[in-house]
Amino acid sequence: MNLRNKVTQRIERLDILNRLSEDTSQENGRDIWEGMTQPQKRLPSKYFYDAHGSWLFERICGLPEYYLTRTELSILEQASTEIMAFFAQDFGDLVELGSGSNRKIKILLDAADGFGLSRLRYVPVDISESALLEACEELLDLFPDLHIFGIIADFSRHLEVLPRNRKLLTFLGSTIGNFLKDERIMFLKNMAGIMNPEDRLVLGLDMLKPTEIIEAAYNDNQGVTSEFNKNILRNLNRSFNADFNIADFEHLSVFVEEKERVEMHLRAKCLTAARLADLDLSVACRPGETIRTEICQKFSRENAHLDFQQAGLVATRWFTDPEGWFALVMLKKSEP
Ligand code: AVJ
Repeated sequence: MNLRNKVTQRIERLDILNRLSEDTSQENGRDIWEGMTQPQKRLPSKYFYDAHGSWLFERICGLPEYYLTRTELSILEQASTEIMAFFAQDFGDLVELGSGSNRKIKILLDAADGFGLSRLRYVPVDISESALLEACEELLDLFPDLHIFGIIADFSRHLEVLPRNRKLLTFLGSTIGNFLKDERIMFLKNMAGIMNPEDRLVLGLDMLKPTEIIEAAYNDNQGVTSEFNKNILRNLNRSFNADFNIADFEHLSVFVEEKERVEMHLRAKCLTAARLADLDLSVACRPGETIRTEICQKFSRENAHLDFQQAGLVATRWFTDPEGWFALVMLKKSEP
């Protein structure tokens, strides 16, 4: 095939929908306004993921302390054939929420290569346009039969853009742990709401384990997590015309036993103030005051089952590593 044909052929296999660009400027940043006017200031974690933040997160995934990614990858290697058997029976969409880089999906697509990738369409959904487009380009090259429908969206608000076809949904990396309990149940309910009876959802969950192991994963020696944490302010400075003085903040990550979650904060080292011009918002932090930038819930099977039950979902299969540090759980809609 000559180069021109190859390029055309690639373009024909890619469709992109940018739902974020349809956001009104009023909707955009409303959640920042809400979070930063609470007694405990907080920022939605999605604001980590500008192009630089997505890059920093990829570096985190390769850190020796960050066991999550490599453990999940090892489970995926084991489980991929069984998971992708979903497409052996019938055509469908493989939807990946928060797709980021291609490491995980490549394992699944390789497993499906056996019966032909023409039996599925890959639908990655990500908030970072640059990360999504780059990932799509790579997959089109690697898998010459693959069709992709890429969606740039905030999956906590834009689920209505997802196709209604027969589908296998994946939400990996324990990203669901970033939601507060109510948000998590609501998100799972919304998932159940867009699922057909035969559809399946594969969730990645980071499981409870000794505190030292968990805390080390969020306090790496090279300081990459600290950079990632601070990058949220850099992103706000650029995206909302703000003037946070990043040097005034330090990285803080702790496992909160009672809540079974890691909390990541930025702690003010001195009195510091910022103006977010686009949101018409001024904030000040006292010395020692923190902005909570992320929560990372850790799960037990029992607690996860309670969430699923409330959301109208039921587990059909659990996959885990020998130590039970991480789990993939396959869910279907529970019968009414
Ligand atoms: C992508 C949300 C799963 O919670 O472990 C990594 C993000 N934060 N280091 C996580 C993250 C700090 C990560 N998730």
